[in-house]
Amino acid sequence: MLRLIRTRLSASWWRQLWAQALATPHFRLTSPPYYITHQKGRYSNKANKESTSFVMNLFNGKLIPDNVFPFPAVLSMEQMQFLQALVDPCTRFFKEVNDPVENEKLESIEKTTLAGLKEMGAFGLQVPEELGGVGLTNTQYARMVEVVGVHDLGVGISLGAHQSIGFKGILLFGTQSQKEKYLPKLASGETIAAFCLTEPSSGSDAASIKTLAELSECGKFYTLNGGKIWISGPPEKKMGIKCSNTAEVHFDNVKVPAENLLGELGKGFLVAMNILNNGRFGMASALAGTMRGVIVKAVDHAANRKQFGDKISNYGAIQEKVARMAMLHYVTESMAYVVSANMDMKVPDYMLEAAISKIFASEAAWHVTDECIQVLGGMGYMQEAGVERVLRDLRIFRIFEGTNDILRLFVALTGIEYAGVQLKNLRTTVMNPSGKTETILKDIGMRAKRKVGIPTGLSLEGIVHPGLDNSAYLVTRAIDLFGEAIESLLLKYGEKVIDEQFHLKRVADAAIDIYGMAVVISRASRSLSLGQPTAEHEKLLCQTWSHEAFERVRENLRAVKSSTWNQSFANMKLISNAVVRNQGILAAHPLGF
Ligand code: MYA
Repeated sequence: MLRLIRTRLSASWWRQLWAQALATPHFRLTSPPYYITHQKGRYSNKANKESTSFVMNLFNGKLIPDNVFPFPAVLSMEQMQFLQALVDPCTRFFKEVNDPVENEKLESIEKTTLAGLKEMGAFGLQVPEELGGVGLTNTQYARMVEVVGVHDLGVGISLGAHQSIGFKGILLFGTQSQKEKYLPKLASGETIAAFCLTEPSSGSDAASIKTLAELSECGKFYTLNGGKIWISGPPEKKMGIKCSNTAEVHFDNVKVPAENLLGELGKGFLVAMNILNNGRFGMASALAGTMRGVIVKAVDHAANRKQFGDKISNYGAIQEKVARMAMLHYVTESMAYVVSANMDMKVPDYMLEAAISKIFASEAAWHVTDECIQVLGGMGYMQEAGVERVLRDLRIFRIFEGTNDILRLFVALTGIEYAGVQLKNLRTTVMNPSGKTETILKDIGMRAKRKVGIPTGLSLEGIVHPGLDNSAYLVTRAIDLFGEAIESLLLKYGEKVIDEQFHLKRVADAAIDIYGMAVVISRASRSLSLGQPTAEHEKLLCQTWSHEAFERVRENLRAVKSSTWNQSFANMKLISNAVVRNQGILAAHPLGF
């Protein structure tokens, strides 16, 4: 009977799916307000390209474990030893020489510190050695910026803006002569690089920039005109990261030699996007460092502060905070090192993972630091404790390098678009099977199972340590639920899904949680398999996190379908419109005036 129902359901569902697929030729997501001006989709012109990205494939309900399982180990013994030899003195330097309070007071990096950083090579960590840099891999770089993140985010941003994005374009897209001309001085810190993307009227909508480079008639130079904001120079007054300068830059008929062009003419947007993709992992590792430092302060206080006759670390209210801090740190650190390893492995497609690591790390670090202040109570609110500065420094991380809101839309829409194209490819294969009958039937069978809510057989058996079987089951179950939800969204909205930002946010949150589960399962599994001393503790972190994350995934995906939630979303639109129209709160004051 069940089989019959399933067959009937899947047949009608399948017909509906194809009808929709035919009606939306490329599932191209093009309508205001998000994708306003562009004609081509991320994948519509790369229709036959199958991604190996873990996150991208989630949108098809597929489990492609290769980039996450086993937990990637990309450093050779020699590279590991080299790294260790750098980490120790760098840590000492930040403890003994750098003074974050002084840097903040000065609103610049104190001179001795700056000189020391240059001497250590901190301005050219990824520049090849033959061009005067330290020549670190992405994983090694991640470990170094983690040290900076523990101690001083202001310094971190000064170094990061310079090399994570500032001269990254030259590293990634520069010709040999461009590299030879610019990188040595950049690596020594003699010259400082800036990444000038944002303009007064172009923030999240990066493709709408107006700055123009016009080639001269002789073809020897470009003339640059336009205005950029939030760039290194005379400083703006900011909430945090004060020792990192931020200012405006104006290009007024600036002549730039034609040979300075990075990448292909007319493809600057892609160069900029790739620089951002390539820089984001640094934030996750720096913020893992920040959390590590903040957690030390929180537990030091919790273990020593006595109230009501006991140490506060013995109370459940504090234990839940500390445990959640440790889990958030564990997930962030795992994401940071999976993404950096993927980049070192030359995985071609890691942009969604990089965006997720940035979103997750910036929110986790904010939460952990806020909770640290809560654990410290009134003392945490005082400058002397050194945590309020960290909280102020952290606030910008949810805004810059792509706001978390825009990155959530980016993750959701890029994934949905990919799923749409893959679905269309499947349709083409169904029409012209050419010997692929088995694959087609398998794919159709999985989709039909998902539709009626039964597990499709995704499994991490043999890949994950048996001690984590339950977590492994939860992540595969979450992928099934996710794949089904995306298909339902496509069926319901087609290309109009682009306008459903309440849904897209929840889709992104579910993707973030599933990726978080996967990276910690992979890491804890490795620890258990190797019998590492902290393996049992990691198992607890992983199991507890996976359980909570799975519940959130379920709730977020339920919200996408639920009529009650949809009513709430509609209400929120009305509330927001009314408040905006009224230029403030509309509800009458309880006292009447
Ligand atoms: S820097 C400024 C940060 N600004 C942003 O991040 C801007 C955010 N906006 C965007 O990313 C785009 O506008 C989005 C929309 C994506 C939202 N990778 O039609 P489209 C391709 C690869 O979708 P739009 C700062 O804050 C796409 O495939 N490709 O475009 C400094 C398509 O290609 P094709 C991408 O709707 C902070 C084409 O582009 C990507 O306009 C300082 C058009 O796509 C992508 N991501 O896009 C921080 N996106 O035509 C310091 C799009 O071939 C760092 N495409 O199909 C500190 C570091 C840490 C500390 C270190 C301590 C030492």
